[in-house]
Amino acid sequence: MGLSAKEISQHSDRQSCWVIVRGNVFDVTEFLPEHPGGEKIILKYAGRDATAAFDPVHPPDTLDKYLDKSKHLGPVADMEAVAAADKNRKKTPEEEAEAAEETRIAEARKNMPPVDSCYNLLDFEAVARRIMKKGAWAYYSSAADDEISLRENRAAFQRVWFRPRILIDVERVDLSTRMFGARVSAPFYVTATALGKLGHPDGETCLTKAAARHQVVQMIPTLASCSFDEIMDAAEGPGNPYQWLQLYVNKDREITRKIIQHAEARGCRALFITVDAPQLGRREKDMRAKEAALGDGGSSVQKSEGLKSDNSQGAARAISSFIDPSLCWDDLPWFRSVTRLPIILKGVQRAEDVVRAAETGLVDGVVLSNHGGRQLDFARSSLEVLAETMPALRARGLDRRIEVYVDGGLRRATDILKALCLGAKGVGIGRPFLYAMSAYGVDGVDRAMSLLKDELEMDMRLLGARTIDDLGPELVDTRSLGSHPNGVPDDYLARDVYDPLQTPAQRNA
Ligand code: 173
Repeated sequence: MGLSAKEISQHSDRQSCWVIVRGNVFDVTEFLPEHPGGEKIILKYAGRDATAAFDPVHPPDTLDKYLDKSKHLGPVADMEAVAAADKNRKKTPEEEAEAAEETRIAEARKNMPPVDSCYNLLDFEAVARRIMKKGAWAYYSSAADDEISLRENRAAFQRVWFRPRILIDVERVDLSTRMFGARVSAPFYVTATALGKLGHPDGETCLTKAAARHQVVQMIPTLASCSFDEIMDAAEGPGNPYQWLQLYVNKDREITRKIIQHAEARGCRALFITVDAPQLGRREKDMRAKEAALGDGGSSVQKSEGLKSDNSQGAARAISSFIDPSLCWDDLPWFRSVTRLPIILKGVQRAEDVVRAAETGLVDGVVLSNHGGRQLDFARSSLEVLAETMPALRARGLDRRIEVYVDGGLRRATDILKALCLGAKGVGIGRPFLYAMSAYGVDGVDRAMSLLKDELEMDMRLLGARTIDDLGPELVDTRSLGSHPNGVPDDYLARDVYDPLQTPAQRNA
């Protein structure tokens, strides 16, 4: 049996709002004001199928968790009728634009280059940019404010040069290393990034499978599109690689405790607590994309209901309201008390805080990171912070107490090697793998990892390093790293709006 398309379509406004998700009907009328992403986006799908919009931005257990069982109304009787009605419905201008966008993407995908014509990580970005939905591209690629830190993350690597050793026997080169005691095949890992299904229908499991093929670690994000268990299940198999968990700390510590203990029970190897995001940064590209998707006037229903447009958020901010901004140093003993996993602070941005973390004796590692430039604009690059951190740790004899990782802006093996020379145990790579996944799925990520490994092997040879342990500060020239005069990224917004100064005009000229 189930509910008919006709009946569902009658619940299409604020007074009674039903939506279909994966063939089931949900009454979200009372939930509307509580929706973290605002009510407007739900009302857009009132009385119809919301699956395509819902899936990428909600983990599969969301409705079970947050919507009372009495509001789960049961299956749809005739999905064909739902689809037919949707096809015949008069489209709003925004929906027309969406349909045109789908056509554009289908066309772009038809003409996409084969995966093996990507020769480096930036190639995947160039392809992804053309074939991704505008909103998804905006979410992945955006960064905070003027995106100065985003571009500085790349620029900083260009201020460090190599001092290669010569005449070293480099016939055999070994890229493998250890991270928190576990052997991995290369010194990079897939760092946590939210909302994988915006890029690919299989979401984060594409990253999981490629990481497994390559024996590298994947850090699972709190805000994945796939559930934690789906990701862990995708990792199972021969030569099971390692997973870590990235944690956004919930205001409700009981929820956080359950997440941590579940991850530990399922075999996750480390807990990365994000410490650079008490509030999410302003990513204006993301905000503008959401504004475009929702339209400026809204539908006639929305107008008659007097709904305020809710364009202030962007995809990420909308779903981040659970994050606890009161998280502080005093909370660390609690984390230590609920898990035996190594605890790592992710998003540390100054040497003093690394030293402080090490001195607590509660923390096993740090990730120097400015969150891919997505949080505080003008936060320094992780490479620059690394260069001030390692000497500070060594001076206090703390460098063996904690492992130091970096992320942000790494695109080439030379970037990875520069970070390792300066003392990083490993590096996180986020966006490039997302772009490879969005364009080519598992095979794209697989290829991206192979390319990085090829580059690493060659660069280590050319640098005169046989093993990761051979890398050290003597192999790099960092004299320019801390000075930015030739490399402050351009301020695009200001440049576009700047009105040049005028000199006095001649009278009667
Ligand atoms: O960078 C991000 O977008 C991010 O970390 C995040 C945080 C909360 C919700 C979604 C994404």
